[in-house]
Amino acid sequence: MHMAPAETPAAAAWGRLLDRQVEDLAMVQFVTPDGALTPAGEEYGVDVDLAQRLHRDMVLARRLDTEALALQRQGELNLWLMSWGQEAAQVGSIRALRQTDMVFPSYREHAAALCRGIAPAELMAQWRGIRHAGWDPSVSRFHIYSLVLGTQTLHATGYAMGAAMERSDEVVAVYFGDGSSSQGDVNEALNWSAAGTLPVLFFCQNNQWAISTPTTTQMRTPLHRRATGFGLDAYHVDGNDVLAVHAVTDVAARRIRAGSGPGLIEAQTYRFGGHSSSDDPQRYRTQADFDLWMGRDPLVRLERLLRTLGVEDDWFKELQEESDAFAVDVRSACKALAGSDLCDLFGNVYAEAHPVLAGEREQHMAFLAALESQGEA
Ligand SMILES: Cc1ncc(C[n+]2csc(CCOP(=O)(O)OP(=O)(O)O)c2C)c(N)n1
Repeated sequence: MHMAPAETPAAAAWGRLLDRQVEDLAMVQFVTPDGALTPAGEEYGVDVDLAQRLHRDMVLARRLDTEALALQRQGELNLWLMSWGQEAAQVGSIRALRQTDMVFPSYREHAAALCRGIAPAELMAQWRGIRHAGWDPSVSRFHIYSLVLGTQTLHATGYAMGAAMERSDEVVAVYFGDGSSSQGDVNEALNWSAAGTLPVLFFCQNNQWAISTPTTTQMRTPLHRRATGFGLDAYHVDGNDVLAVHAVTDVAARRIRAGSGPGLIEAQTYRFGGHSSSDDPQRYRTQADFDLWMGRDPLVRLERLLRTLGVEDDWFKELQEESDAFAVDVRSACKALAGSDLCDLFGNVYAEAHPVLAGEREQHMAFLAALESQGEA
């Protein structure tokens, strides 16, 4: 039986919900796509101030995504992986953690990154191809993106071993996708973190697709059920319902902080865009599938709820204006990102100079010089 630490009335209400959920791991939902509260949402209650802050985070994250894709189409970015549709899963989860909790993202957690204070320019530098990564993880407590699927789950597990040795009450959160859950690394991380009672929160955004492979082809047993087999506390949440994601993450993090070992949250969501700016999802997804999920848009549903709860039109208009100004900043910040010298890359690998890399750098310089002299000839 799950026991939520009864620190607040909300946590106590959640403990009751969780006990019920554990019976069948049914998906937790507080707000329906129409913006109505479910019985679980009624019981938990809505903190309107929190809901407004989460909505603002999601609106700005979506705007960044829209602008970045446009910038990619205009040749200002080489590649972009959209988080369009996954804003609730990311915002709801990261906002339930402490700013000091270390986070290991995958590669499309832009909404979560923004919440950690990472600037759009820092986020876009990598995709503009001028830096290996754009930010300092020790400042944001948000690690750099990992493009090798699932490897970050082992990084998080190793990091958590250190946190456990220091007896801190830090939660180490790691994001990964449904497709990545087929990787050996992820399964090793689940097992090892459970075996060591490590403070890891695994957050799977099940966006239904691993590029063109649907989740239904990828696995026979839903991930949250697999996680219980490894010995983790498992949670299943509507990933397009930011309030439910926030509440579930809050409880999972409290339990981990209290020393109960790792937990896994499977958030059901959908990637509205292509896998990346190089992908055309119409080649493998039906319009009906897209339309079904469009009807579950996380921003639309929260806006409906907020309006029902009495949030005025003016508030939404101001948010729209803020979002427009933000978009202008995003575009100019991207264009101001100056290209770097490719030769610098060789110095970004080891803390101290390495003879092999120094040799490769020399070769590269010679190659550039040869190109230049050909151009002059
Ligand atoms: C180890 C490894 N294998 C294969 C790939 C190629 N690849 C990149 S993204 C991707 C699909 C990932 O799907 P999922 O984990 O569900 O995450 P999503 O992109 O949907 O967020 C694949 C196969 C890779 N980057 N790393």
